Amino acid sequence: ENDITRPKGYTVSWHSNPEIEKHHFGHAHPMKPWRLTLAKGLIMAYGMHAAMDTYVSRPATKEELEDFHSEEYLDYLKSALVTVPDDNEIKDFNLGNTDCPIFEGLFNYCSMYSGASIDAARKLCNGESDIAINWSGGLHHAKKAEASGFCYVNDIVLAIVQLLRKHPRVLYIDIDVHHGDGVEEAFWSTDRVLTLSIHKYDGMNFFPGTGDLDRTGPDSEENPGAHHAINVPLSDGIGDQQYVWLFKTIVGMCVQRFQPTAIVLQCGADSLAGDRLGRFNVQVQGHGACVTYCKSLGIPLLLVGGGGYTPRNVARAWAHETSIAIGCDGKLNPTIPQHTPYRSHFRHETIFPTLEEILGDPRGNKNTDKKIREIVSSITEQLRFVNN
Ligand code: ZLM
Ligand code: CA
Ligand code: ZN
Repeated sequence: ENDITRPKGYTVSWHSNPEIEKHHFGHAHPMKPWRLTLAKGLIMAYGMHAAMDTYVSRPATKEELEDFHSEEYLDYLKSALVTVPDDNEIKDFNLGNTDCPIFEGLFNYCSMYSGASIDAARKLCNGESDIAINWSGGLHHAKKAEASGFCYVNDIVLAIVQLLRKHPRVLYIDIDVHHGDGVEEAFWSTDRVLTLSIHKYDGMNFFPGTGDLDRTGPDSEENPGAHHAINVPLSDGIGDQQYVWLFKTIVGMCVQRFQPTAIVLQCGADSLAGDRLGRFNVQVQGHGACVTYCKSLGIPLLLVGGGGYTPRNVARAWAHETSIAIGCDGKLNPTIPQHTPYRSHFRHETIFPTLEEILGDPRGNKNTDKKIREIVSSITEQLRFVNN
């Protein structure tokens, strides 16, 4: 029996387009847009779509994409063919390599996931949504004129640019296992966006190789962006207890000092246990607790996806987080219909798949409580320089 109803007193919007899910990065590439089909299958099997305003997103326009990206880069992205690009083009735009291949419909894919994030941001700006969701977005590595780490267009930057039209201060939070370098770089010199990324850091041994604790913004105190980049470098195997404590402590301090009027939360699911590329031991519960905490602040909230390379875990996490957004807080009580075409991906699990513990190779926790406390002290000092 399914008793999901529309949350009272606030509105959640879900922005997606089935076209996005049909794109393929190529054989064996870890980024699989069909994970979105799995997530949508769970969200709809639980009946959660009935509790949200649902929008089929449209592709971002050239003008919208140019709010961040260079015209030359966008022109090349649009014309790029599934052929071997010449050396200059690889050099200029980092396109057409194993991480960022040129595949069929690439520009369509990029403009669609970006259109969804822009639409979501606009709903927050005009007050039609309190929480807006785009699980196909969150591509945090893309630069002004460069693809990077499976990301070609930075939908997060484009969405924040929209939010800045109405909102004086935006807090960006990134729980993907990778450093949110593209978003950090885009807002490096402004005090209107505070960027916070929690990630695995091991110098050049883990992509993208940046995001150490001392990377806090421009060196010059004259630059308004000074102190407005926060980085939380972690080691392998962190679990829910440490992760959620760190998240609440640091985000709590950021909100108190910076007083954001909008929050963007990148929910990269590669920070989950058992991820193909990740190194952490965070469970769906712990990952979701970060969403619960952001929602509890009562500030307009944009939720985007990001990484996530074990598709069934990605789907569980984002379905669970959708349930948190609409106020069921994971306490859904439906039974996944036996006939869902997605069952094979969830193997022996029958009901409540979103709440089950992720079984993966156990990863030893290399994060000591002492190190975690040192990170918090350092960020506490940094935030003394942040005033709204
Ligand atoms: N090689 N195939 C996270 C982006 C992470 C750079 C090392 C490529 C892979 C990876 C691609 C099928 C987000 C690097 C990796 C092998 C240079 C990365 C294609 C396996 C495969 O089997 C693969 C032939 C591929 C790519 C692994 N790439 C793992 N890690 C990172 C990028 C993106 O989650 O943060 C947001 C969506 N790249 O480490 C190399 C240095 C290329
Ligand atoms: Ca991150
Ligand atoms: Zn990632």
